[in-house]
Amino acid sequence: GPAPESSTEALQWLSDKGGIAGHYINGKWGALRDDFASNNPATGERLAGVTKGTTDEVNEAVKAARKAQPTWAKDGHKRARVLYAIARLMQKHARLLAVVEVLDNGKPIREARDIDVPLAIRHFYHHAGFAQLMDDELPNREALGVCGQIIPWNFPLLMLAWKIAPALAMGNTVVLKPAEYTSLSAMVFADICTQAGVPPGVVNIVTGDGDTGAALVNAEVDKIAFTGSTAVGRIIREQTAGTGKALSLELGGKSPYIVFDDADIDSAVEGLVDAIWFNQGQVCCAGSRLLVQETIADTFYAKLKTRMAGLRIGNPLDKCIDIGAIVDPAQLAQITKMVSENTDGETYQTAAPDGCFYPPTLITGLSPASSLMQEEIFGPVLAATTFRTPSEAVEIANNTRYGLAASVWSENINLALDIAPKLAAGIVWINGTNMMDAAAGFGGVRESGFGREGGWEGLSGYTKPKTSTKPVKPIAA
Ligand code: TXE
Repeated sequence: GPAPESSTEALQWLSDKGGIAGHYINGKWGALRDDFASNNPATGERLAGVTKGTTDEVNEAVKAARKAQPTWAKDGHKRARVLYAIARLMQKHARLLAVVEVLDNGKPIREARDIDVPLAIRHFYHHAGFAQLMDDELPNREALGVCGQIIPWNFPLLMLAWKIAPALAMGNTVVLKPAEYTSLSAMVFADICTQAGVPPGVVNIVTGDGDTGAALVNAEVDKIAFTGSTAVGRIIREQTAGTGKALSLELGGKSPYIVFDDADIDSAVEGLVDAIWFNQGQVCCAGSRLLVQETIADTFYAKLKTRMAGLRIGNPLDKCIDIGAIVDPAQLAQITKMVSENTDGETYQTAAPDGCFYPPTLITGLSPASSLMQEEIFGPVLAATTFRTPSEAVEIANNTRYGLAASVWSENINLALDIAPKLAAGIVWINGTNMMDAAAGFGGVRESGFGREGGWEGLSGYTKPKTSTKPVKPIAA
């Protein structure tokens, strides 16, 4: 196959930065300290030191954002120009962004190159188009002000785009905290902001861990937008409860992937590769629970195992690789523990190289109540069970505390359209999976959170309605 993507340019970029990721505040690089390391999970090698943001540093960023916000909110045409400039510069630096993402996160280069980076760019183009709307079409809505944004490590650049693009378009300024494992693509993005002419204070990035995140939640912000674990989402909801801060939470999931006996089986098998093995299963909307109709279960599992055996796992910079590294040894240990403690069902696993890799795994015959059917594993592990009737499929699908996404596979569109509204999920894909677009709202119900990102709902989540009245007077002659 083709040679692995070269990491020379990305490593040179890192060393030009002094090998430290740190704060970008008020349009300038702020504190740069080697407080903890960011490693390449595929090799274990250290990539950079990362600055752990203090409460003072978070407050300094919020202050810069506060100062910049009124001017930024004034001119929608200028916001559109700046957002387009960001998108174009991201295209120009697409290769650097993709390789940095692979080094830092461990995801396959094919995914970073074809999915993460293009979707992030698309998000900026889409929202650039909406930036003028506030001036021209939305006279009764206004920006929230300063938004604190906390993102996870599974899609570092894409989650940054989901957070920053709509907030900026609607006239807000932001302070964003990347996840501790994956701060580096946000550093490339900060460089791009400077090049794009983003006014100082409009985009601020503060690196750090959960303590830095907690400081941001407590800072003088008008909204917290969080994507991450349900446990941390709960803490943030409690922390903001006594305040006037707006909140959106995009949390975990255990999304069902329902295959009926009349489904196009080959397509449904291929869809599963995307649903549970995309990004090593570290996807909030991963189709991690397979519900297959009993009559086709044996055929389906056989085809699935054949396909699993063909998945190539290894060096994420190799363009032929389907499955890369798990983001961090701590996450690998968590996946390993959850699977090894399970005593239910039958496990089929392919091989994985040594290091921070976990093999594609299928566990069939699980009872719907078993922990692997209930808990988010956030790894390449598919938990499977069978059902007899459509109503039993709905019952099993909804038997979870989560409600992010669901996939329904059937060639009978009447059946699919009957099932979709009965599923407790923010998104239902029919004969597909992981279909996302900047123009479509994404988010969950139940313990998967609330608020939507993308689409009109995403934009409105960064505005507040304002009713103004004035006495009607006749126009002077
Ligand atoms: O997430 P955390 P972790 C799930 C997944 C995974 C598990 C743990 O099951 O195995 O969570 O991952 C910041 N106040 N998901 O521990 O801790 C943190 O620094 C404010 C699903 O990495 O939720 C990071 O920036 N912020 C998920 C972000 O929160 C805090 C994606 C997410 O980290 C904080 C990631 C605090 N008290 C994990 N504590 C999805 N839905 O996609 C931490 N943070």
